[in-house]
Amino acid sequence: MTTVLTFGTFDVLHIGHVRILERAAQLGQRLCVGVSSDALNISKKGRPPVYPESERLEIVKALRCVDQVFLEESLEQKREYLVTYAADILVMGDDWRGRFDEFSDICKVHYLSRTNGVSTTQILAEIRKYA
Ligand code: C2G
Repeated sequence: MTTVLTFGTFDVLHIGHVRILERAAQLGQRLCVGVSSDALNISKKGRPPVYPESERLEIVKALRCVDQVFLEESLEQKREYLVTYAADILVMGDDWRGRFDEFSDICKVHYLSRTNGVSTTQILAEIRKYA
């Protein structure tokens, strides 16, 4: 059985998130998703996600293409997560192209193209206009 592992914040879930998860799932038989913690987002972006980690975990887990979720608490623990969750393939969006090639000694590393024209930041700006 081929296990695919991917990571992301998945805040305010949108079509770009769904598409990359569905395409990642098609590369194997099991899709496991590391959802970044609130603390990790605060340290990376200086603000917490709109949806707290407990809800983001629950939302991502509810998708038909997702088999398992876990909390990604540190960017430095990628290798550990890949081993713990027995990943055969690591999938990342191509905004991360080349950044994870170092893990190709333990799994295949695959970058998928992102969906153009949609982002959580853009959605939040749109909502603000109507608020
Ligand atoms: N994505 C996409 N198309 C978009 C927006 C996002 O395909 N229009 C993909 C990203 O490339 C990523 C996934 O959806 O693979 C999740 O995106 P984010 O929630 O923005 O994740 P990010 O903050 O990049 O977290 O350890 C890595 C981090 O956890 C990645």
